[in-house]
Amino acid sequence: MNPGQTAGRPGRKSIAAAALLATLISGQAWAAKREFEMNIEDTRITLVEKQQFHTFAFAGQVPGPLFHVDEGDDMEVKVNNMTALPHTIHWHGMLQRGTWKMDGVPDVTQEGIKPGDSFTYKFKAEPSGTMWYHCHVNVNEHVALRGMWGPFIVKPKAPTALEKRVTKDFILMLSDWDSKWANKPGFGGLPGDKFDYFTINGRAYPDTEPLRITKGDVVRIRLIGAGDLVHSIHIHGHAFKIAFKDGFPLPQPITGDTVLVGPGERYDLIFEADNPGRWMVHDHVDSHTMNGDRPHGGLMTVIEYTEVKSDDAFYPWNKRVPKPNFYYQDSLKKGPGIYTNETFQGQAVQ
Ligand SMILES: [Cu+2]
Repeated sequence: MNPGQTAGRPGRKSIAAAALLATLISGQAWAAKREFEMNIEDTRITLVEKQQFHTFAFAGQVPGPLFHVDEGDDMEVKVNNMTALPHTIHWHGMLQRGTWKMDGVPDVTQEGIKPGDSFTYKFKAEPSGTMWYHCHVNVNEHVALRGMWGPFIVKPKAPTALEKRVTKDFILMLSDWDSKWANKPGFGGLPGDKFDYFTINGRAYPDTEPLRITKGDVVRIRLIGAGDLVHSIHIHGHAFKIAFKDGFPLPQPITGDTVLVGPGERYDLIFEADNPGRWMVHDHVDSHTMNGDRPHGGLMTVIEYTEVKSDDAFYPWNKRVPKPNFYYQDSLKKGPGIYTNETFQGQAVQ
């Protein structure tokens, strides 16, 4: 997010949000201070078509704002709980050396942030890589069903040779929903629940968005398992390198076309865009490509090469209205900062 922007729904006065960046001298090294304030708000989002869901959204959006910072930055994030239930934020992947009380686990490192209360998290962004953040109160409901998650990308001080070549960078957060609990906040997420909606960045196909690339690009896809289920992500037409696991570079990247992503895990895939066409990206757990009882939905998207026209009559996206920044690719290009995303803004629930 850039200084001066507001982290919440435009026009909602209760939202006090500001981000500013100060550069401080820390020892002998330069470390930026990243300050941000965000609300947790009762928010209705639309997964696909008419299927809506009541969430407790960070800054009124699902996924939450993108934290894109440099390794070693000093984070200071004030969280205001505007909902009727307690929450915390766990910064998944952050080592919290010397700051264990900032780890965001209720009744272990802090009390849950009560309705109407605030809490400020202060910690150092380390190590680098694809990380994420999520509530840690009643995770079975708040993470699995209420959209309480967002991406946290820490830029390395010493990037690998492979990642230096990347020209297109995309974030895909995978999650699962049981429509039975859509309008019952405070309930759900029980053993035996039947998940019937499956999303990438909170949307199911065909309301996801193509990954637009051009021949010659080096593409990075950051997969984040934010939901309750395991997803077997398959990309057609390309062999990718599994280059990072949970943010850490693999000394010997693994070549493949399918990768299994469990809850909490991150995998960064990197591949050369060398095969112009229109290529499926989907979960190979076949039932996860459904929207309720209707097939050809769920956890699917398409790699579209810009060289290939999208005007075939049979193609659902032949006349699509683009959803800007759907994979945070525009925010990632802007460099370090904290970025809200209008594409993911829901409606306030009063
Ligand atoms: Cu919560």
